[in-house]
Amino acid sequence: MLYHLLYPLHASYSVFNVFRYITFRTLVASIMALLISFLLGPWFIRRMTAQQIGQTIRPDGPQSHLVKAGTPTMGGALILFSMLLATLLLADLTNRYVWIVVGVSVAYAIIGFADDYLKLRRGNAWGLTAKAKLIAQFAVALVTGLVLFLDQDFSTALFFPFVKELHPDLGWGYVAFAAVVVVGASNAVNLTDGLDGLAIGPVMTTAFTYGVIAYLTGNAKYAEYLQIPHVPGVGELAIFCGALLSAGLGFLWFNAYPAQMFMGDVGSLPLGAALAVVALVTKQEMILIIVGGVFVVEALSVIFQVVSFKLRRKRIFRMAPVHHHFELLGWPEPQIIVRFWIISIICALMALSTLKLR
Ligand code: 57M
Repeated sequence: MLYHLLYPLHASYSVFNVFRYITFRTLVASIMALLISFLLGPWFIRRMTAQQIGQTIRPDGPQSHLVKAGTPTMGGALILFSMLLATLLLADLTNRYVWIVVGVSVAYAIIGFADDYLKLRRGNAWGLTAKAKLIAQFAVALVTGLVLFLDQDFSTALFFPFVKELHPDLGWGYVAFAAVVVVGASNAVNLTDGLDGLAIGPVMTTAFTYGVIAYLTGNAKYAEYLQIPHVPGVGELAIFCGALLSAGLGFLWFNAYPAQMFMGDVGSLPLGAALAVVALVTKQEMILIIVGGVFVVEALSVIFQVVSFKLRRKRIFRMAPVHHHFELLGWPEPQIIVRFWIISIICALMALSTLKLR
């Protein structure tokens, strides 16, 4: 919005020419999202507390979590509000990729809100059934895959790090592939969100990584130099990633251990889905496995645990997802969180290095 209002003024006042630069608008959107989430945080916590919108804790979880009962949840609404407002003010609203990622974020936030609301209304940790949640997630994700497939300017080929020559075209298969990536990322972030700040940390490192990738991919000169696919217009998603990162940073001030609020499914589901969409439209979905390593390990720990228990009646971990395993080993919660953040930063650095190593 601001971009469309202020940039045209550069004809009369050259200072407004600065709005043409994605870097400038990313910086402004980041500062704006950080200020909104940071300044609205206390008010949001007071409102959630007054409305008694507090987390219900499952009895079968680690005993250390029982003290968290009643912690205000649905803080993801604050992240989404800050991130989307900053994006819509600073991004180019004629850009289809901006609307795709905003649309998916809102749709998954609605699914997450429904889950959180049902948990609160029933006073338990069981919201939407897993089946209903998955059907809704796949419905949105398949539509997203279809929109990208039908976009004449969008390639349905896959690109891999280190292997320049390999880029198989999936054709119609891309629709299903894109849906699996979006639903998988959304649920992986959701599973990871089980300790104070544990999910938002890697979300921020992933947003930073894809903000850099979006900027480079959208710039023909940089894309050619790095020999990565050039996707005209995708640079605008750097603004979205900057706003996402900063909205998450403001939220982390209140989600840091001991958390004053949780993000809820209204936060975890859209954040994972949005990052997956950015990975898809920048043609760097394979790197998501590297930069999202913490999310991948958390999701795999659940899959292996459930399969092992069903086949062998034995657990691999003391409890899945794997962050609970370390809790039951006696690691203090803050230690687990910061160590997972460190691993996430290492994953982001490895992912960025693949752009140069071709
Ligand atoms: C998402 N939600 C947290 C909070 C957050 C199949 C099975 C692995 C599913 C999984 C599950 O239920 N996952 C749901 C994780 C929950 O956090 C809420 O949910 C939102 C995110 N979706 O924003 O609102 C709890 O996590 C803790 N928390 C914090 N700080 C935070 O900043 O401490 C969250 C955010 C909160 C709070 O205690 O209540 C969650 O863990 O449910 N199930 C599990 O993860 C359970 N594992 C399990 O059953 N393992 C089994 C098999 C099935 C794999 C096994 O190992 O044998 C564990 N989770 C819980 N209790 N709560 C253990 C049982």
